[in-house]
This record gives sequence, C-alpha cells and structure tokens, in this order.
Amino acid sequence: MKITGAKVIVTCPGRNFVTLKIETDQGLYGIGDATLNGRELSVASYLTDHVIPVLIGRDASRIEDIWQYLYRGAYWRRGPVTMSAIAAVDTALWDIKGKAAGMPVYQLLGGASRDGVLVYGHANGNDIEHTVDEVGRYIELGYKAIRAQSGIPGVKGAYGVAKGTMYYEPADSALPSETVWNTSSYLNFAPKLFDKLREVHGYDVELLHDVHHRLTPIEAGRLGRDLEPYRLFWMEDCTPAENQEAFRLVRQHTTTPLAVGEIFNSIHDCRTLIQEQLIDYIRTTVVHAGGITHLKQIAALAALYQVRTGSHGATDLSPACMGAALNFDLWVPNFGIQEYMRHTEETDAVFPHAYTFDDGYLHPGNEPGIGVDIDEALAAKYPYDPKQLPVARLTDGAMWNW
Ligand code: EZ4
Ligand code: CO
Repeated sequence: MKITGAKVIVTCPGRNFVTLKIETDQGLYGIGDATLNGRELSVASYLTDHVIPVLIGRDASRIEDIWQYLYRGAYWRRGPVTMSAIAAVDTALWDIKGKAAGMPVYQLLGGASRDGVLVYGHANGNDIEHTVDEVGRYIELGYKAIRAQSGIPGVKGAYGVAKGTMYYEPADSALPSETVWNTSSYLNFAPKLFDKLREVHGYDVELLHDVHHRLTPIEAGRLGRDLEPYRLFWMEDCTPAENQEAFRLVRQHTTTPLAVGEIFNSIHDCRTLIQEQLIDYIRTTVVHAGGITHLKQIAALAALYQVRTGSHGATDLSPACMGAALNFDLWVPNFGIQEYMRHTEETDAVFPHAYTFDDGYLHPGNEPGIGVDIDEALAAKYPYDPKQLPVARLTDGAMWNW
C-alpha cells in the first residue's frame, strides 16, 4: 500500500488545529494531529517542507520503519516541533492500518484491557465558592475525577481559570498576554481551596490540581505535604522538569502523588523520573511525544516502575489526538487516567468522531482506525487565527514560568 499524497490542514473552529492527512493508492487515508499550541505554523512547515516530500511512494504499512526514518533521518533529534510532526505521521499511519484491517487501533495494539477510559474534567472558578460550585457541576455531569483550579487573591490571571466557564483557552491573544504570579499567595491559598472542596464534596470524588511549573522544588515539597490531608489523585507539574533530578527533593517531602510530562516529547525527558520512581503518572501524549509508536515505549518503561499513564488532553489537542489517545488508553496495561477537556461544537463538527462519554468514562468506539475524521470543506471555513500562550511575571516584574 503506497503513500500517494499527504497534506496539512490548518483550521480554527474556535481554536487552531493542525492536521496531517495521508492518502494511499488503495483509496484509504488516515489523519493525525500535529497541533502545537501557539507554534502551529512551525509544525505545518516542518511537515509540508521536509516530511511530506519523503513520504510519497513509501509503503504505508511500515509504521515502525517510517518512524525510525523520520527520527534518525532528521539528524536533529527530539524537540516539540520534530516530535509533533513525527507524531502526526505515526497517528495517520496507525489510522490507515486500522482501516486496512477493519479494526479500531486498540485491537491492533492487543485489545481492550478495560471497559472504559477514566477521564478527568476541568472545574474552575474565580474564587473558592465558585470553584466548589463548578466541581459540583462536574459531579452532576457524571465525572469521577475532577481537576480544580481557582482564582487566587493577589494573583492577576491565575492559571486555569476560564473567562467563560466550560472551555478554558489559555492561548487568548495574537501577542502573549501578561499575567502576574505570587508564590506566597498561592501557597497560602491552595490548601484552603482543597479543604473546602473536601468539606462540601467529600472523599468519593477524585480531585486533581495543576501547579503549572510555578514552584521551586522545596516549595513544591511543602505544597504536596500541606495537601496530603485532602488525598489528591495527583499534583501536576509542581516544578519545571528539565532537571529531572529536581524531583528527588520533592519526593523526599511528600506522599501526594506526582504527575509530569505534558510538555515532554521523548522517552529521554522522563527516563530518570521513571527509573528513580520520582513520579506516579507520566503525562506524555500521542501528539507531542512522537505518536503511538513512541508512547508505547514510554508506557512500557513506566510499567516496570509502577508509573501509570495520565495523558494530557487539553482543548489544544485535537479530536484526532483524543481518538488515538483513547485507543491507546483502552489497551495500555498501566493506564492511570486521561485528561478530557470538551471541545466546542464547532470543533466537534469539523472532526466527526466515534468516541463517547458515559458516566465519567470515555470509549474510543469501534470504527476502524482511530475513529476520528476531518470534514475538509467545513475546516476550510475557519481560517487560521494567530494566538499565543500567555507569559507570567513575578510581582517585581521579573519573568517567571507560565
Ligand atoms: O496549559 O495545553 O493540564 N493541562 C494544561 C494545559 C496547558 C495547555 C497549553 O497549551 O496544563 O491547559
Ligand atoms: Co497541565
């Protein structure tokens, strides 16, 4: 089965998405997500200018060989742009292989390990009371696990607080918007939020929290310890993770489970974190970590150390990524949880999909391939709209981690 053509589709049905579509001489095609939030066109160019020309004429069934060709063949290894581009090719080829076999991708991987994929949604409010209400709303929607983020007194533009409520979109401006961060205010506030959440909603619902890279290791250790009474499912991205050894310090100070990896793109980004059992959940994704082929390797390494998967699933990961992720999640033995932020109706219409939500669980459906398509005519009606992620500064004006 030869690859006869490939194209990049950039569309903005409420937010920007980059999708690769690969066509074959058998009439089968596959799609893969290539969206890198705020840097979309760099991946589109990488694919169009450097990857598509070398795909034409290749055997679409040789997924592993094409992965190795693109990874080794680039000479310049790793990095978010390269690995998102490889991921898009890899996902599209798994989609094609599934269609050729007449099977959903989870069947090709080894079949379902579970009946459904536990997901967590995002509840957020302007203050504690509002966030408590929003968590209640997610419980009513059937969610078994909920991430809670709140506005913080003294912090302008706290991470994770939506302008509307249901659809949080941080990439909100053509040039980065400015937010202000105050660590002391946050460290005093966060335990109060979770104290109230447990008082009102009890301990049967799983609660998660994203620190979004804002703390130093010792501050993260203190927050983890202060949150221990509230039994979090996880504390996410508590400190930047380029220095994987930094998590030794966090780990010494708290039993709150730790999740890291939404910005990782390679197994090498998480090797020490996993092998030293410094984390509990690895958040690498299909789209930003080299596709299903590479995610399989990361999950296999993690399984040796009882680290479970908890893939990133914000709205900037397209339904094509979600479909691939859910097929992976249904199979992967050491699955933990999957993040699930709902897409808008416009996005869902551009990407018709087989996956469904029921009572806190998603299922990828049983369509051959990843179970997600793209309506190109509809996609063409939503032109690219440049948007970047915000930046964060400390109260004295110095740059910090957003
Ligand atoms: O800020 O995907 O856990 N989820 C997150 C996300 C990220 C965005 C950045 O593009 O941290 O909301
Ligand atoms: Co996050």
